Amino acid sequence: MKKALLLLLTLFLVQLSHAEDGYRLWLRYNHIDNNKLLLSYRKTITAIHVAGQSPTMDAVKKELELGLNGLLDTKIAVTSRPGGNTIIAGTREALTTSKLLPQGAQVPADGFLITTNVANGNTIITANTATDILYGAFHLLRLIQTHQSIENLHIISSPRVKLRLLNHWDNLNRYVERGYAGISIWNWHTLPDYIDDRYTDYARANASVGINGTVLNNVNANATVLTAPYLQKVAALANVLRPYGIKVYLSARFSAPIEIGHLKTADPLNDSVRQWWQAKAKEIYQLIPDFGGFLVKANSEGQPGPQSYGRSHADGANMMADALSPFGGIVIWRAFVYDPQANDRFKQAYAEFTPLDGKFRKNVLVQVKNGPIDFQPREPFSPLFGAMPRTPLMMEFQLTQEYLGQGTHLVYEAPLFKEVLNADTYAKGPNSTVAKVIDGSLYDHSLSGIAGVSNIGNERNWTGHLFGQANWYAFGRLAWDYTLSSEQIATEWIQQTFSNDPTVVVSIKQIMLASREAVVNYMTPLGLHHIMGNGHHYGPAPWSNNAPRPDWDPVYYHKADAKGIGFDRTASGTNALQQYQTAVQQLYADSNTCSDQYLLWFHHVSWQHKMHSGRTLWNELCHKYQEGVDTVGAMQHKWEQLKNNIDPERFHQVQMLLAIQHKDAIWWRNVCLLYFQTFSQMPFPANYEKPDHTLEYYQQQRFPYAPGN
Ligand code: BDP
Repeated sequence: MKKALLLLLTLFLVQLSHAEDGYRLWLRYNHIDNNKLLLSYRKTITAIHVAGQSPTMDAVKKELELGLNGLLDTKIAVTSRPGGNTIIAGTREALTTSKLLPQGAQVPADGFLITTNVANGNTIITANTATDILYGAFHLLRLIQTHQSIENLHIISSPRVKLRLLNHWDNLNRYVERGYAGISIWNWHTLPDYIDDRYTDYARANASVGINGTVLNNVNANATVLTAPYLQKVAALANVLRPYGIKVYLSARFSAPIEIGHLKTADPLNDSVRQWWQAKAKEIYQLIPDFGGFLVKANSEGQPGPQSYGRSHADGANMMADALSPFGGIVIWRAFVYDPQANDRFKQAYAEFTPLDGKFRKNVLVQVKNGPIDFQPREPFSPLFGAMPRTPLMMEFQLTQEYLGQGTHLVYEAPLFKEVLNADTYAKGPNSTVAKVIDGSLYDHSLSGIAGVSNIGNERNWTGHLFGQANWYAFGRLAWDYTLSSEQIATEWIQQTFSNDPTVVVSIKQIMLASREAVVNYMTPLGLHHIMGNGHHYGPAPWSNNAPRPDWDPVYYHKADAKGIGFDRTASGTNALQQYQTAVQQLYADSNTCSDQYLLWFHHVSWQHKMHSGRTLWNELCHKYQEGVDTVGAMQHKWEQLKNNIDPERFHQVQMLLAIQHKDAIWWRNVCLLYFQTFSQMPFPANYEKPDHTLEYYQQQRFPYAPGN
């Protein structure tokens, strides 16, 4: 009896230790379950040699040990005298001295080289800096995790964009603005004395995809973070992240000199204000010598800024840039601005920022959201890209799915990111893609950057929805190399996160790759945008017309009436289209040739308008909403079939969330079609599901505690 109990207990414990709760992200390092492959890896790798000692080289050693011991299911010795079949990691300098660098090895200026020394079977990971070696180590582990050959390697990999940053919208009280994965991972209260292991795992995860900076706090900033006690906390985090090549940045509140400096003004041209920021910069760099710099949201959505003193964004940014430049810091100034008086919110950022081109200091980047409005399921690229040749522009993507079903919907965002990066601005003729603006190559800028608004919280699996991890992963991978395809990135993420089983890989990939177009279709097809409920931004509320400002109202954006629907941004309307190069204008200017995806972004078209499919606009709208619902149904079905191939914990979680997503997709379809039908007055086409409630029923639904409210 006792024995039986003991056995049961052991079984239970084994079960527990294998519980897949998502914490390990894509760095699970489970042993290779293919025997032949396992044996071949064991033959190729018999030892690890790490040349030189530093916190970063120690991180390299730790990660290689952790990864290889796990993957190869055996203890791989760390050696100081590498023989053959050894993984050797060291800077070019160190390996040259110890004669371990193979003759003629081409080490890239940035990034890493992984090369096999065929003479003795050693695998060399080398670079100019320890951080780049760390990236190389993670790359090698990725190759093994995804069951690729590691024989005769010759890989040179360099990042295309210099600053690859997460932006946390985390408040000091740990509430995360637009966060759907619990509270902030930064425990400001227990910092600087308590260092959560999670901070290190966060650093590992970021380094594994090449992310090299993080803005710790919300753009709607609280000046308290710049006070001495908080800077101590920031310094403690910087110490944890530094070995992993991650610099910390802070969102700086423009009026901090008033709030914590007790000055009467924050005027950027005022001497006391300038001196205050200079002293603050000095104080920060004494604590954090490699501090990245400031991110600033100014004169936007009620935030203070230089315009409050009759000064320009450039005056404000330059004042801070001057304070940071002696220490090598930078200012990232956001272009997310819009004035309620403007006749089209679309045009505002361009109108305010293009006149300032060439007026910013060398250490200023202007950070632009991917689209002209605000992280919608689909937006055309922001017309600022390609319109400020003398200013390095940084991309801002949103990983947290504020408008994409938040922590509840499975939406793989890589296709969205790629669509924007691949878009052609035509700024210097054809093939002047947004990516080339961002990486600095189009206008020869040495500063370049890309940011992702973080979707990370303190939930056990980091992102709430397990598939949110894929967006974090994809962001990092694309920031490093935007030429990778969405499919490639999905494949490697699935292999590392779930398994290399082809059934699993193929099915999950289909789910992921279909998901972005699905969300566009069930929320905002054909170029509709910003028709969600005000405040929480979760569900549909196309009728909303009573927000504090008109440009927060759905009716402002869809403009449905008896004649038709859509926002006329052509010459007969607000002419926002004119902000693009002629070649781009030509793509969108004519409602008959404009692609369906952007039609209602640029045109107010009649309900009878003939679409490319031959359907009327109204029928096409019904068709697209239904298609969105059907795609989610198919995603659910595919997932169900994986029941026996995926651990029960993660299977069940995703299963439940997909069921909610399906319900929500139907909700969006019903609400939007019922509402727009009050204008079109046209019947639902045959063969489509009909809404099961009335419009009034939906309008009465209240969601007072939806996250984000
Ligand atoms: C909007 C969010 C708001 C952010 C703002 C921003 O709704 O919470 O503060 O963007 O980016 O999307 O500053």
